[in-house]
Amino acid sequence: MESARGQRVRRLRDVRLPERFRSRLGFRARLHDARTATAVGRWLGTGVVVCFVTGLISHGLQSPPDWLAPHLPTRPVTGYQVSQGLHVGTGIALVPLLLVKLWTVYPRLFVRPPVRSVRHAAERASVAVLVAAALLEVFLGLVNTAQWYPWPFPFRAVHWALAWVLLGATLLHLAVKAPEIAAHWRRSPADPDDPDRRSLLRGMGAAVGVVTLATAGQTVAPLRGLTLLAPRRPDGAAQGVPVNRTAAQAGVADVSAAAWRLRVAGPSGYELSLAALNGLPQHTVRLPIACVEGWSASADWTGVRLRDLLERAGVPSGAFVRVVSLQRQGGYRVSELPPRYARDPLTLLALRINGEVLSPDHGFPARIIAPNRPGVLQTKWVGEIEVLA
Ligand SMILES: Nc1nc2c(c(=O)[nH]1)N[C@H]1C(S)=C(S)[C@@H](COP(=O)(O)O)O[C@H]1N2
Ligand SMILES: [Mo]
Repeated sequence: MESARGQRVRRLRDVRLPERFRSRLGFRARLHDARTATAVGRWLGTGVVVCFVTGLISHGLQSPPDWLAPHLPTRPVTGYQVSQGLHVGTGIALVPLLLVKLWTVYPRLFVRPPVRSVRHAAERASVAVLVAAALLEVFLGLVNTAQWYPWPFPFRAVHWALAWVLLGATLLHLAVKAPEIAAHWRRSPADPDDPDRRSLLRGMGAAVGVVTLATAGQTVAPLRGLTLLAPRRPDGAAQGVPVNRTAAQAGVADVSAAAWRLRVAGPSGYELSLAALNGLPQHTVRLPIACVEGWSASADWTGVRLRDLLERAGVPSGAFVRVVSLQRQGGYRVSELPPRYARDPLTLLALRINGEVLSPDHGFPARIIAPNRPGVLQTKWVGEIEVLA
């Protein structure tokens, strides 16, 4: 007697595939079954969850809503580095996972009849949304890590919106497929694992391993030698840290050290020359620059504590401050620091990197460096510190 579970599994497995997928592909047809789809889907789902959560963290740290900004933590100092490294790493690992999943399920595109009922039509439509959103999301992310913005739309807004579409479509898909997933979660006697499926899963694991190793070196120092797929490797970079926008690109290549002044606003605001700034107590901190695009590198930064500069101007300790670059144009010429960041002893207006005066590309004469902060907010070529509230 076949068990009830076995019958259920057999019923679920009986997808109405066209004949050519059943016979002509021979043994390979088994790799298009629900057990394979579930096994691949578990890995894919895990990757999507990690990517989504780290994406939320990235978004929260880079552009927090007003209610969140005062509560963002400055520790661990490597928080953003780790979470953004995971975000880009899992995003890249999703490429082979998505491809294998699509290959496993694509015969279902050809089920006959194409639409059996309203429910079936809705299910197929939701899968179409899921596939389109997943492919587009991963593709846009990849293009962003390559610093390539070929479209007129803003990358982050679209990536953010699509992430929610993807989440919704994934949850719906999981709900619809719950009985099949439950039936095929583990190997069962009615559905034994076979060597083909094991090979497929091993091959998929190997592909994930290879792409991960080939990119992780952009943030995990010991893997640098393997970094083949990352556009910006930290080794060999000027002063030990890659440069995202050069001084020439930002139009600030010819800052005169003699003429430059730092303006600090506040009840007793003031201006300082570079010489005066160098005369103030200097502190050295080891902190990473972690770019949203996935690369990161740690350095020893030396400079004046931002909180010392703010105290001297009589700025209240609960104030938000805005740092303004000499750069005239571009989205990253200003950044805001919530009070916790502005007052953190590790937050510096840095004048030196790894013992050398900042090169023009790294922000000469002065730049912000703060713990647990996206690279895009580590403003270079600082000219002014404003008080917001
Ligand atoms: N004024 C200004 N500051 C800036 C940028 C910029 O374009 N303009 N780019 C930011 C980005 S995206 C990163 S990742 C870091 C990189 O710093 P680095 O070039 O010294 O490595 O600088 C940040 N500071
Ligand atoms: Mo960046």
